[in-house]
Amino acid sequence: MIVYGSRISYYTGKLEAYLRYKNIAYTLLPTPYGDAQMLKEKVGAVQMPIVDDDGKWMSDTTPIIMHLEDEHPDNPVLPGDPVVDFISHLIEDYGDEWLWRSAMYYRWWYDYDRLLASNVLTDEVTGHLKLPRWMRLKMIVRRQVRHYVKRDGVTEETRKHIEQTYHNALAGMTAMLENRPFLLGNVPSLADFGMMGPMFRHYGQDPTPQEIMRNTAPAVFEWVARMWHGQNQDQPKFVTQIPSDAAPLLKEICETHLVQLTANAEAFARDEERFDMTVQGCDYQDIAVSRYRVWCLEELRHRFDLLSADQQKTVKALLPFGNAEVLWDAQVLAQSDYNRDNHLPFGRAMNVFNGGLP
Ligand SMILES: N[C@@H](CCC(=O)N[C@@H](CS)C(=O)NCC(=O)O)C(=O)O
Repeated sequence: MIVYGSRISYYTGKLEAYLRYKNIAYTLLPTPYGDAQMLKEKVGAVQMPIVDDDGKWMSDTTPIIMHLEDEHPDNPVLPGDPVVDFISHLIEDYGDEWLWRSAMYYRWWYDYDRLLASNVLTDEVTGHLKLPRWMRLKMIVRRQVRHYVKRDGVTEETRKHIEQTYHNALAGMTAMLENRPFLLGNVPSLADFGMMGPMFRHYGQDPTPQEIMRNTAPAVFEWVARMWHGQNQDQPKFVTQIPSDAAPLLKEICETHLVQLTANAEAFARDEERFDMTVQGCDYQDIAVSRYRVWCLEELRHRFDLLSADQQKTVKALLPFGNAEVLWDAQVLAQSDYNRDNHLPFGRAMNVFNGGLP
């Protein structure tokens, strides 16, 4: 299997950690941006990672993982209890979609982080451009700062809160990892792989957030390495109910990610392109509406609908926060029309942000 991506990419790191744990052999190659048209034809969107599994092309890490779980049933990453599985999907979605902003912020805001990432990306993905290296480096910095920082609601006013959300994620994970090697058992679950996106190739590698992780959350720093080691267990054991130590992380998810999913879906339903939201008292303005994230909400609702009445009651008791209602109350319209025929991870995918960029 060939994985096209980058050595410093969020979702590529998530997928690589999964493949290593599942003992699925792969070769990592840089995304061929010079062949963007070919990639668009194969998978619909130029993003990282893209997988070529012997001529079967795939994209979007969540459906890729679900597909590979069917093909490689050993060492499953879904714990098995329907409520625990649902919470795994929720934590994965938070890792995938909420922590993205703060991961991008740390990388492109701070000098050392920006210098490191821009040099790596310049060499990895701009080689096809016939321009001097210094110019390609400048282009990368301008593109990333403009689209992933300035146009994603990062300002002097919001950046304190953006940093706080990273600290809250570290604290929430630490509370769980004090009691188990992985979030929901003695082996990694989908929740761990979802958190690996931000925690590994961004927070765990970029100098500024890595120092914070080392100094304030060594259990998470250790978990990142344990995840990367990808060892299988003779006696894998997942929790059979969500432990109380998950409460701080679940509260944080409801107060942040679900607020954003709600505001995004409302704006999408109004056919708007940008929206404002208030998260934990912090006002964010002029954020790009994401159709992809409307689909994320639909998926979570769909998974909630599949639970029995008792299981739904248990989930509601685990999420006793107002914002959680968006998971089961259809008052907020979530209709992306994405993946209606269930073609993912094959066929046409869609960038998280319009046109591939916010
Ligand atoms: N939903 C996708 C998201 C993939 C994604 O957005 N990847 C980012 C970087 S890690 C990307 O390729 N962005 C487009 C770009 O920066 O050109 C997944 O789960 O794989």
